[in-house]
Amino acid sequence: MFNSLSIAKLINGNRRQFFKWGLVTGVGIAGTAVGLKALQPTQRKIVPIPEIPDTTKIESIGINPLAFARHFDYGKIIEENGRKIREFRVEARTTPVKLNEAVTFITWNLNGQVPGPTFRATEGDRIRVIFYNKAGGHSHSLHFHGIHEANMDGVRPVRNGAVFIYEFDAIPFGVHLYHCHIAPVTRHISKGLYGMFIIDPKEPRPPADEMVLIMAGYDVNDDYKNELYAFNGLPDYYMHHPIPVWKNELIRLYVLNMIEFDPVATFHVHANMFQVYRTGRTLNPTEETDVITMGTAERHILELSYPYTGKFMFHPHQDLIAEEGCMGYFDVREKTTS
Ligand SMILES: [Cu+2]
Repeated sequence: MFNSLSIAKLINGNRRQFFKWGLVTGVGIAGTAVGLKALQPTQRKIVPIPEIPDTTKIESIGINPLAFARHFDYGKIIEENGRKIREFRVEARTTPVKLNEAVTFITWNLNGQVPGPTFRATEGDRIRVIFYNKAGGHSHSLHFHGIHEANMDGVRPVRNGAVFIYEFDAIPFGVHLYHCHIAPVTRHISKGLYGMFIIDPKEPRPPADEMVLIMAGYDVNDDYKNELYAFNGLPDYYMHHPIPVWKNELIRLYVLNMIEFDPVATFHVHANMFQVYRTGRTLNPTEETDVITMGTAERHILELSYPYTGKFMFHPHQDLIAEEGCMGYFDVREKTTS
């Protein structure tokens, strides 16, 4: 990663580019390096969760999927000219990831991890994302879903070695996503440049065991079809490492379908039903089901709790997708008081 000073150097080194994009006056770049006052990030109510046996980072993919599911990046809140800004700093990188014993795949990613960090903010926050393309070759960008100005839409290429600063208000509340928008977009997304962007409503949702599940595919032989699929980066990881949850605890899933090449995937849980908050855009559920259909980039909040202990599967009901890696278990345990 890089610090404020290195960012200032980078920005100075790219001033012509920034002037060209009209950013120098727009976002007060000098302020990012000087006179910043660190404030506490947003705190949400954390509910106790079962102990997770091993959260050691898997170096090649930059995350441990068990830790990733419940990790939210609130950025750093800085105060600049009397205004609070929630700032995130990310680098595009190129990294080989071992998807299974036989397949190593070159990913394009953020901060060396697939999926990218789950950015989280509260509705109305001013967001700044400092994006540094260190991927070593291709141009990339970050296109956020949500509502923002045209010049912050992330469709213009950020060439290798360049920095771009995206700045916008976090609206509206809901479950959103970000991804690279350089053509061919299918390729840039399926290579790993995507992640979730959660905007909490100003009045927070009730406390729950919250976790992110992002479905994605890997076209490992460039035939515009996926050969492998995964929840949160690694095929079949949650089959071998079930996600521990408590019985009778409210579980809030933030589910995103980021599968390219297949037009649709469903999300299904075994032996239970869930409440649907479509796109996370409602405060009350609108539907109850056990299988929900999602086109690419669709995402929802799904809430459920398990009345029985044991291991329960979750997967898309396109069973080919499930059987090629997009499948996992919740390990529902009796709640302990420790
Ligand atoms: Cu890209």
